[in-house]
Amino acid sequence: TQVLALSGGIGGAKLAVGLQHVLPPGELTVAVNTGDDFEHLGLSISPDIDTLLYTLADLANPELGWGRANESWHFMAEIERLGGESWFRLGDKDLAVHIERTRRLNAGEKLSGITADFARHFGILSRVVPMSNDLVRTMVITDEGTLDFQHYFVARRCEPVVKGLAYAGAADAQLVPILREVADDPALQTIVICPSNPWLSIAPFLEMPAWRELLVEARAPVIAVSPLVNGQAVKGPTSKIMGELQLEQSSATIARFYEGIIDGFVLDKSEAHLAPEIGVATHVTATLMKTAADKQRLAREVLEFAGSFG
Ligand code: FO1
Ligand code: CA
Repeated sequence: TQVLALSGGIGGAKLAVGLQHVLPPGELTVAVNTGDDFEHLGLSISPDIDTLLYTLADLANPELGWGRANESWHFMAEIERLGGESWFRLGDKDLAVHIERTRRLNAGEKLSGITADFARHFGILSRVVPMSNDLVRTMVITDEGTLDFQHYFVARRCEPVVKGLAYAGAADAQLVPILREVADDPALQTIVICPSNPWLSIAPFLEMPAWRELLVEARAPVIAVSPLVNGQAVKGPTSKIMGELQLEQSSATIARFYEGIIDGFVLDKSEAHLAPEIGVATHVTATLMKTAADKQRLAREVLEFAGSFG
């Protein structure tokens, strides 16, 4: 069988690593949000791709959720000494990935090919694929003006009030060909929308007509896992943003956001009472993923739930 997962960074990577563990080697493809990508210090930065690579290779920094474990920061310290921009922190190991990726992009290679090679060099047996090789940029429209994602998220620590979001380039962005192949593979069992922030991490996919069509027309069931527990985001600014966009903070809002796309919805037991108002089949379980066992159990339950669509 084959499983296709759509993921943003940290939250999505947790379920992806669970899926990778419970599936036989080579059966997982993770399509990764690139709306958070930007250029900084002359480098091409793809935070969610790197979070997936490091997490699936078991090299991720467990405290931060981004960057590498056992990292050193000599490069950053010298940038600071030189009066350079140090608000976005690149560790020494992480820096090597950025230099090599930037060199290859500048030589005309595609992000998907570079990412596949990095995955291989990290010993990852799953496929890690950017949602597109074309530039898509998530822009956050705030009370302080329009900010690109990393300036909103890291430099301004999500403090500005969000008034809207825009996904520059999404309307014209194309699918990476391998994703079309995975979607058309008769062995595809399910498409999983990981518990990432719908507005920040999944909307960039859905704003691409090619992705929307792929999801709507897929023969395999599309299952979304809610990122909320008890109406609150486990990590990150989802709750704050939902409030600022005047959205009711519950998984029912998340399910409504995915209406027309999903066939099934997984929500946390703390929100079991919402199941009747979700417009598609639901599976209620513990969605909080702290341990490796949590991630694997949730992954197994998602696959079993997908199996029930026959
Ligand atoms: N997040 C931060 O909050 N501060 C940082 O300095 C930072 C650096 C960084 C470097 C490389 C990378 O791949 C990710 C990094 N992140 C940092 C995380 C990242 O920007 C966000 O968590 C994601 O974009 C959200 O999914
Ligand atoms: Ca469908």
